[in-house]
Amino acid sequence: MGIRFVIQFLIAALAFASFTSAACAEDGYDLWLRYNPIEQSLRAKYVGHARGIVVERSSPTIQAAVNELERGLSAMLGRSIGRTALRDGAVVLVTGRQIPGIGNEGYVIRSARLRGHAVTLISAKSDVGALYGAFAFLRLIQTRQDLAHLDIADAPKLPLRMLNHWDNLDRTVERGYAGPSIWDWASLPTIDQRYVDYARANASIGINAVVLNNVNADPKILTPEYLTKVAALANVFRPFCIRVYLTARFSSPIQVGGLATADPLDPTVKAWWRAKADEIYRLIPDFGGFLIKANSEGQPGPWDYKRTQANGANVIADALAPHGGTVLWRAFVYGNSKEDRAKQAYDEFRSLDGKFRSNVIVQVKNGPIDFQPREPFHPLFGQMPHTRIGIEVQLTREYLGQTDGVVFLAPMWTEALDSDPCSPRCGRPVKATIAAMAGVSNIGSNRGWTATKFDQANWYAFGRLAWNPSLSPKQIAGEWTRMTWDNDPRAVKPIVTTMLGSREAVVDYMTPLGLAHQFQDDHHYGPAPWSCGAKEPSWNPCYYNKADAGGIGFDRTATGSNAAGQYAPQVARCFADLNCVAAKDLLWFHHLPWTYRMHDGQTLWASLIERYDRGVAQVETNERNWAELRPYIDSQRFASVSSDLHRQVLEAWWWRDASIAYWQSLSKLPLPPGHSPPAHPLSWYQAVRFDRVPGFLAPRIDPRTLCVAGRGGSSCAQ
Ligand code: GCW
Repeated sequence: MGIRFVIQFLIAALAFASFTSAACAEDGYDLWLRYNPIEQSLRAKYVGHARGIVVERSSPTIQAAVNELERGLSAMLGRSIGRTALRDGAVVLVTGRQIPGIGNEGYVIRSARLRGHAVTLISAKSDVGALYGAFAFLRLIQTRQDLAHLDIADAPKLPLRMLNHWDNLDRTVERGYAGPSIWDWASLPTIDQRYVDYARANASIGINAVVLNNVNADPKILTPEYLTKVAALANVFRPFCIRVYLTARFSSPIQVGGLATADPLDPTVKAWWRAKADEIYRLIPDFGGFLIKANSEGQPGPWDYKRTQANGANVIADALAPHGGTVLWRAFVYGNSKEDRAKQAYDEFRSLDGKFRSNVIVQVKNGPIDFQPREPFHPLFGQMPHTRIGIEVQLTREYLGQTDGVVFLAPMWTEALDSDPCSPRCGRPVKATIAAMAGVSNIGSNRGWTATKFDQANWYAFGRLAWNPSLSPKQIAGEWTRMTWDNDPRAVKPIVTTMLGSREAVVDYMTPLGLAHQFQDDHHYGPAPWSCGAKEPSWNPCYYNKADAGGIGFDRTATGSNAAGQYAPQVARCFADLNCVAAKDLLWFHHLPWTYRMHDGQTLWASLIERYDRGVAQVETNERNWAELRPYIDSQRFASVSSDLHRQVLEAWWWRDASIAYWQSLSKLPLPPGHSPPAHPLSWYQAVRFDRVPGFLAPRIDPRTLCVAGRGGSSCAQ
């Protein structure tokens, strides 16, 4: 036995050991990059197309692609696959090619003959195209596609695909449910392997930008101490072509710079931002720019100096422009007028169209209020034709159960992306009008990255949709399931079905028929439709439901706030017309009597109750279906999802029962036949309080409150 053979054997054994131990661990750390071994029966077929990796030249990005191919192919094929000379079955990475239609970041994967050898060619113009192509090639194998006759060309549809972390410098995460922030500011600039794996995961789905810190920004992030740490992260992300962005507090010239003002038209302020930008680019030559929340929820902004939002954005944009940086300026403003909150962002921004610098993107949430389980699309989409607009969605489930069950958000995001603002004409959906897609991250330092195992799917789906907003939720769920769980159709089909129905189930059991924002307190966990005591009116559920003995819903037609009138005429007409508006948006736009007749002849009351019960029934079905999957899923992840789903069932009952108990106290109508009464009297739900959220399993309930044994499984106060 030659020494070469022994070494090869040892390498293969090591590769095998590393993937078998990963398969046992199954704590979710590997995300969709598990690269679990291919079934023996299929392995030979794939080995023939992955005998080694050929590259023409190297660079840090090409090296990242090669590393990933080596890691993925070796683990999946159960043998060590490394660099090789050109041969049959090689995977060949070539860059610097002018290939029409794939832009700078796209790639082509083709089965080809190269100097007499049958190979798979991954070609691109740029190194990052080759990196994306390498991940796509691995995905083909991970999802068991045929590699014999490949001819794929793909490129991102949106240039900017960014995660927004709402991470504070003390490692708390605003609306974060996945443990402390992954950025360990105390130990940075020391690099943790987790940062590299984070970058790999993002690159694998095409994310090319990350904002590290919270939009409620701590000005300290712009001090030299922190910038050195930021630079260390930027160095890790650079080979993966991920640019680092920061949020900046608008008043930083005062707090960090010691100036007397942050007035955007003041020359000293302009000079300060320029000097700060220059300083940052000396440390981070590919720094992306700033994301800014101004004059919103107590944050400082240009209005403090009687300047416009455009004045505020432009002073910072001018400082970044010489370096190629971008300002993401959020349109999430409200609370500065008495108008319907749904109207306020449009009122402030629409008239500023064309007033922003070309390196400003106005970042608009998917809906006009705030990441509710369902909202109509934001009226600014399509209506600022001379401004670059980005869409902001939320991966972290602030308003969708936070840490419970399964809630796959792609259907919610495609609903917004596919909406047609009919401005300036119909036929151009939101996805065709935007320059960027930003997602509020759901990542933390939990071993499995996100709050639940299924929340990883929302990270994955976000990247895939930012890459191509026309991908269907079904395709995305299918890919993710195959890579994350199993390729066996007996597992894939039920998992995908559960995922696809999961968001609608939440809408049904929390806020059906266009209701919104029915949450307890500022923590946004659990139902409180009766709640009316917050000082900012639009933080109150009662503001949104407007429910009383006569009916329910927010009149946003011309007889009410006329928020419908902010949309283009065709859209506005439909929203305002009871014969045209979809049932899903009904109570968003209309206040109606409980006895109003829906199109199907049912009363509004009966229709509401039916939807609450449909939502509960769906999550009960999801729990049962998951139980059948035990043979296909490793025990650790199986148990964790089982418990998440069980908690979702309890929470769905809680939402359903609390909501119905309250509505019934107003409508005084009997429940339609076949629908059971709430488990407890209304007073019980109103007495539920939390010291910690999410915390359904241990609510605090006033002991004097009446208690009836809970069918939803919730226990009464001791
Ligand atoms: O929905 C609200 C959240 C705030 C958040 C804000 C925003 C970062 O409750 O926690 O602040 O949106 O988007 O700025």
